[in-house]
Amino acid sequence: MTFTIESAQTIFSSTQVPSPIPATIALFDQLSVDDQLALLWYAYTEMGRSITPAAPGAARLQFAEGVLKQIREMSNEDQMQVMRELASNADTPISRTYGFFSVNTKLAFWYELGELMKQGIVTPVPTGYQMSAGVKVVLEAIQKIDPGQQITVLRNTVVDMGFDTSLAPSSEPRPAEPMFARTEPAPTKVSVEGIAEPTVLNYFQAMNADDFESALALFTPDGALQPPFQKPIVGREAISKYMSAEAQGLNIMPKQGISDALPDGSKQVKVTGVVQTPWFGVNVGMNISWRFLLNPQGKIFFVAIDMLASPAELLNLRPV
Ligand code: 45D
Repeated sequence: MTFTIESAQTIFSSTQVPSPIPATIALFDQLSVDDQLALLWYAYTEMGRSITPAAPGAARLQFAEGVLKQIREMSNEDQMQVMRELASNADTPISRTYGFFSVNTKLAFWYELGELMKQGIVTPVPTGYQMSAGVKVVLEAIQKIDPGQQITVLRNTVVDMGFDTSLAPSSEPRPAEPMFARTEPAPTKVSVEGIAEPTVLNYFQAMNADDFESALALFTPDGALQPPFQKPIVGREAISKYMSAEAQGLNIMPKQGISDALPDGSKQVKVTGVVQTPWFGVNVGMNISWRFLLNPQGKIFFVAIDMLASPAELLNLRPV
């Protein structure tokens, strides 16, 4: 049996349980732009009572500084207008600049705006804004999900803002992504109950050391990595770019797994465990599964990373 990326996507298909994350984002998408901005403000300040993101360092903020300075100097009404343009993917100079930011720069930009809002320099909601019934519904939906899911909803809304740069890609090279400083080294010796495949264990160890070169060497040249809620990223070069932009500083704590040999000598391996993002450190654990398809030579042809719908899914190690 020869696998394609499409057929590989279906391994351990019982993992694909309906997730509250896309459901919550679908509710959010139905809100008006002003309601969306207000919702994010309420959700963020509410969440801030128990968890707050780590302040992005100066290196990460440098790409956003120009735009932040412009916004700081605007009237409250103009500040609202810029935020509306971002939230509605408008084609304006600031919304374009934002669109070309990396994911982590987008998050850093909003972190900083949030600080300016707390200081009263930027206005969080339009003057006289009245919370609509729709906002209450989405807020309640967000309150029901766990912190790992909440930060994913926030992240996805931030990533989706700004001009859609796929409509007019830039030829300019992207600035190098600053590193996330690790306060403590991640566990580099991992053991996963039920898993002996060196490829899989080496993958986790390399990722925990931000050693993407070693991680990439474990993939076949045409191999693919599918991040949560995204299409597969295919080929070593594309995976490498993705990892240096988005996989830095993660703490990966796989716990248990199942390995299943297939008739052609390939193997499907599913591992579940907890991942921490450098944005929230040890304060937020995300329940994650990895579904690997290893070729007969033990190389990774495909790996899907999924956010689990509930902690109970950590124990779902059925071979189908
Ligand atoms: O609009 O094995 C205000 C891969 C105002 C790699 C605001 C991985 C209004 C391979 C409130 C200020 C990477 C796939 C906005 C593994 C407004 C691999 C601000 C997985 C927007 C394991 C909002 C990694 C703010 C994973 C400041 C799963 C929001 C990583 C800030 C997941 C939100 C990381 C932040 C996640 C969210 C990070 C900082 C989910 C960060 C989320």
